[in-house]
Amino acid sequence: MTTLKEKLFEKIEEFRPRTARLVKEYGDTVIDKVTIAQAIGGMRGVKSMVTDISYLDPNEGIRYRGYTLKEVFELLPKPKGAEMPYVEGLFYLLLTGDIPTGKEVADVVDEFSKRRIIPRYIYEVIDAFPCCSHPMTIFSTAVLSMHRESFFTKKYYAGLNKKDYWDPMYEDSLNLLAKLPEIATYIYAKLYRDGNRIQSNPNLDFGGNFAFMMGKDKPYDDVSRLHFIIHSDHESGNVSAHTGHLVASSLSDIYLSISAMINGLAGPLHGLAAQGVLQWLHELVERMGGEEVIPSEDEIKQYVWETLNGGQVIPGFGHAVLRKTDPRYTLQREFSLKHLKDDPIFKYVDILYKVVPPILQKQGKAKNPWPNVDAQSGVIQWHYGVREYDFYTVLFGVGRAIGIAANIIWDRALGYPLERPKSLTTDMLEEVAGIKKPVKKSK
Ligand code: CMX
Repeated sequence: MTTLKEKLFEKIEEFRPRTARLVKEYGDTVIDKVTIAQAIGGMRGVKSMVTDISYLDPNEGIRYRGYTLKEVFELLPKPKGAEMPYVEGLFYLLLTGDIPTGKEVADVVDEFSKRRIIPRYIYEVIDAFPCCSHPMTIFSTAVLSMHRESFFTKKYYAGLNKKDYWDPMYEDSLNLLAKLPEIATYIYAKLYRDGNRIQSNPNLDFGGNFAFMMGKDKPYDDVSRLHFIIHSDHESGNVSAHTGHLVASSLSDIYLSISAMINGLAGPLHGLAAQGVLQWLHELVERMGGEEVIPSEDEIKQYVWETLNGGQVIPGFGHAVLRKTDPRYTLQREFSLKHLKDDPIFKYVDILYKVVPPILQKQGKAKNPWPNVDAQSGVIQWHYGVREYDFYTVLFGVGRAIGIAANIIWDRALGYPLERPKSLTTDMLEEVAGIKKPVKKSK
């Protein structure tokens, strides 16, 4: 057993009685009520999921295992000379709840490095896609095709005690996570670099190796670490996290679950907004006459209103839970102010930060007029030369898989059952509302 696995096992053994007691002794305690608006409106705000990996406060933003993002970036160990911490250290924190020591992170870096090589057929699966395929479709399929590697599935059919489900899930998760940088960079090479890939460097950490395979110099390694860490988890109710949890709840393995997670992330109201922001920004840049022309606030306001009046959303703004500027946005903004403050596209982003929230407030529809994570992530990639913006959500997916895998391992450890909420018909809702008499059921 590795250090991380031993530590995780200790934590699981300690934790199990808490969940068992809550269900056994307090199972009937009411934690929320559900309204008709919530049932029709995508279950917004219904408190009906449990995770200890992260918690999203509407006004403060995300905490990982109780730590704010600022604390996470201060406390996690960093590679020598790096500004941003090891992604592997974040995985350790999400899994165990503890900030790892330098030695503990080094063990995880080593563990990931040993598992990073992808099977030959994955390259063939990726190569089989026609050139105009969206990278998220390729990413999801590449992950899905690894289902045959699953230890969990093999062990389950060989007869596995429920108490031990977490163990092969942990092995599968590490095997998959370690390979994601290779898969993502190979997709990038295939789509945008005529298949010319750079082989991975086993001596580098997750973020460093990703930058290396993208062919990018410093500080792109820190950009990658920052990106993967802030995108890793956002509690369980968002579409990608929820999809991963839901699919895994039928005891589907990590490959099936993460592939599904990727598909949920690929929608424009969720992770695809990262691509949407740059696309929308470039239409504005083009209209203004090029990057060098810095538009006035009034010109940008006009563009924002045109988008809204055209019945479209402003990508990168708003959130289903947050009611303040997303701290993931703020962290990236601070990085941008330090490293790319003169970038012309960043200047556009900067003006949008000022002009969009008051417009959304004036329009009066969005409950949260402030920017979210996606409003800033693309401009950083653009600045460092990753200009194919339909690739941005793949980067989001690499990060998000880390949090979802940690959640799924714990779902298995605590024996969370098959997810199965109950549906009602519209007739039934009208009956509950008192606007319709109960309809007699025919025999
Ligand atoms: N621009 C224009 N209108 C917006 C808006 C925005 N950025 N954000 C919300 N609204 C509108 C909604 O479309 C909705 O309109 P209708 O009443 O006509 O349906 C209304 O305001 C109320 O929506 P809400 O309760 O404030 O927000 P939701 O929880 O329904 O949706 C989100 C949240 C993120 C989908 C929405 O804010 C949005 O579409 N934002 C733009 C896309 C985006 O940036 N997505 C990425 C979010 C972060 C992530 O998951 O990666």
